[in-house]
Amino acid sequence: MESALTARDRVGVQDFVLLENFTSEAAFIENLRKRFKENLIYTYIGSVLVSVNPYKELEIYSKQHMERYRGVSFYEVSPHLYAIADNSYRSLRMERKDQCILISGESGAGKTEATKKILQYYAVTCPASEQVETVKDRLLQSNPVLEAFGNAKTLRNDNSSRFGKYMDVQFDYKGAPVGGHILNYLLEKSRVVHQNHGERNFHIFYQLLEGAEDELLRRLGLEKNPQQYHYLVKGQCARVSSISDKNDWKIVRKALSVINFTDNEVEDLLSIVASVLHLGNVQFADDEQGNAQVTTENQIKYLARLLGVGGSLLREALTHKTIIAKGEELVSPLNLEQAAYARDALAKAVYGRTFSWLVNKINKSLAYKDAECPGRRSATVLGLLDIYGFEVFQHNSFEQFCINYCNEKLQQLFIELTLKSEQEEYESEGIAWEPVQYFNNKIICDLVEEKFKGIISILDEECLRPGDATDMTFLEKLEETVKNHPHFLTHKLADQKTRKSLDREQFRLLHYAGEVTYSVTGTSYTTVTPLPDIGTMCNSENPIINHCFERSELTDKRRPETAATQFKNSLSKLMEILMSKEPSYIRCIKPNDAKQAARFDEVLIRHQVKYLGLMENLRVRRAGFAYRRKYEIFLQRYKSLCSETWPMWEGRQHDGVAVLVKHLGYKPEEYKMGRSVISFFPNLWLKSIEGNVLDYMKLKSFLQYDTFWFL
Ligand code: AOV
Ligand code: MG
Repeated sequence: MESALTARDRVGVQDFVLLENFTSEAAFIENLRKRFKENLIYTYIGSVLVSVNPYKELEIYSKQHMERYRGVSFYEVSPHLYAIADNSYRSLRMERKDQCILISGESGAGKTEATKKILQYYAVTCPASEQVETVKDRLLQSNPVLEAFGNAKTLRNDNSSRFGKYMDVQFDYKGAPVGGHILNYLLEKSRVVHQNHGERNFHIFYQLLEGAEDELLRRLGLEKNPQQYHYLVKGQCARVSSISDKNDWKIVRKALSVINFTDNEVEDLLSIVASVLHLGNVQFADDEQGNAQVTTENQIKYLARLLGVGGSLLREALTHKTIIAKGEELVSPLNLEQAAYARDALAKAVYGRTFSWLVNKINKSLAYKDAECPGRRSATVLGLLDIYGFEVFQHNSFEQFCINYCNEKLQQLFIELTLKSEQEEYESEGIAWEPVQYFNNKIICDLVEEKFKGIISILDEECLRPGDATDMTFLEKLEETVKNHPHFLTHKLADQKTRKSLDREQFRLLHYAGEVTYSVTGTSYTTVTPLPDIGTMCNSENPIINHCFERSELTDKRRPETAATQFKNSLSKLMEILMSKEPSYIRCIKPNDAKQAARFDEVLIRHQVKYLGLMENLRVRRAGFAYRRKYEIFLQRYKSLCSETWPMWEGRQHDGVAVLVKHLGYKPEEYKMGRSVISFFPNLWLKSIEGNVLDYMKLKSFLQYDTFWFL
């Protein structure tokens, strides 16, 4: 049998807290590398799970594996997503406190996979009944549908989430999943009309063309070949080796029926998907006056049928704009460029609104109906957050700005709840404490979202300013207002050396996770997209479109909110939701940029370890007295281990605890006594006391052979 020591040499430690040289980044990375080589992709930092994407299927997600983690104490089994999932579930049941699992990491690091695996874990291990089975099915099946419409191949990830998702799973008092609710965040709509080289549009387009039976395609007026569609050719990579569109189509079709779609609804939905492709093929030419005319009559014919609107109305809507001035409607023709812009805006609006409709529809099918007492909040909730990860491309636009800002907020939450609050607690307890320094990214969040002088507020001002606002005036305003900010740079502000890498229409943010240069042109920050012709759309006979475009918008005179502000507000609500729950963390790491198995790119990984703040996290944990108990609770629980405190300690609680720990053989440097709590480290030792209080000797040996789990 392999000895404990060699096992540890080979596979490293499964909690970084046990690293001898815990301040060394090299030791940290080495431990990750050892484990990654052995396909041990999960490692703890205390109760935080670090996960490295294996880029290959591992045999660790079977039903047997799930059973192994069910109801078992955190430290008795090897680190796993399931341990985190089970731990949250147990807290939810025992303390009846809402939970959330926050999964972060850059694009392609494995967040979405982790979310799905956690959901599967609950589906398999939670109590069931016939009704609950339906809910479980729907929870699981909502994923392929949302991924088809909201995920796409990017250069970073073949199945990249292009929207943010927060999903609540509701549990009843028996611990059975009885409902769910999804909040979605800013879909990257620009992808509908444009893709960078090597990227694709949303999966659903390719699935439909590849998988649908001929009869359906005929009804939708579509040809199988994606090359026929302008909206699908820009990235020049319709086929991806890791994706089977045909197979995925079958999965999506089945999933749609599980989440309660009737055949008619499926047809209406696919008509919209098809209509977006037809819209992309609408072409214009200018007449003698320079006004745009539609030249592709065939497309209009299909569009009129699929969207259920009159052909001439649609033609008019694509080539004219309507302004209401002084109560009167003024209709004026568009030139070529404006018409193309209006067409794309309509395609984006149709797709984006349909996506929101889809989320709503799924929510209806997941809604928890408490038959016994309607209206009463009897369920506890476990939230799963799976957002788009931090991303940097050659060309970064408004969407990347929002995505990366969202990641800043999430990092901020992590800092607030782990690094900051933990240290503040030691301080308030009066425990001697060497503060751990960390980079607090609040400064970047402020740069983006501060009132009056943050980037979003400057953007709003420019967007809503009547007159001559352009992308460049926005950039100038930015330069003026935030020029001295250490995390902001433009061509004008940069020194000679950096200037070379910055164009005039760019600004650069030094994000917590690295530098990103954003371009203000192209996708245009400042133009408030003119609403496509709502009048035409709200007369649509397609019930989904009809629902998505409401007549009331036409008469709503309120100042519109910009996309950036909407996003900021929805994020701030999300933070409130998360703060109100007890969080668990999964920190995902991407091992290489080639999406390849068994490749451990050290430079890339070190960078992530750094910006995720994992070393600081470890230091707080390690110096950290992650195990803390109030004196009376500690004494009550462990008094039986010492004859002096058993059966009753008569004196001060503090003194009783002192006697007890001394008797247990703890050295003074292994614990600290505060005003009202005792704290221990390494935290693992005591955690295991929780699991196995009577077998004290085993605990002692446990400390010496921390590798005993995998022996
Ligand atoms: P992301 O959600 O973090 O990126 P995904 O969860 O989509 O990343 O993972 C990217 C790809 O890595 C998946 O499609 C799988 O091929 C592979 N992968 C990830 N985790 C595992 C795992 N545990 N086992 C096997 N393969 C895995 V993004 O949504 O782009 O931010 O926006
Ligand atoms: Mg994802």
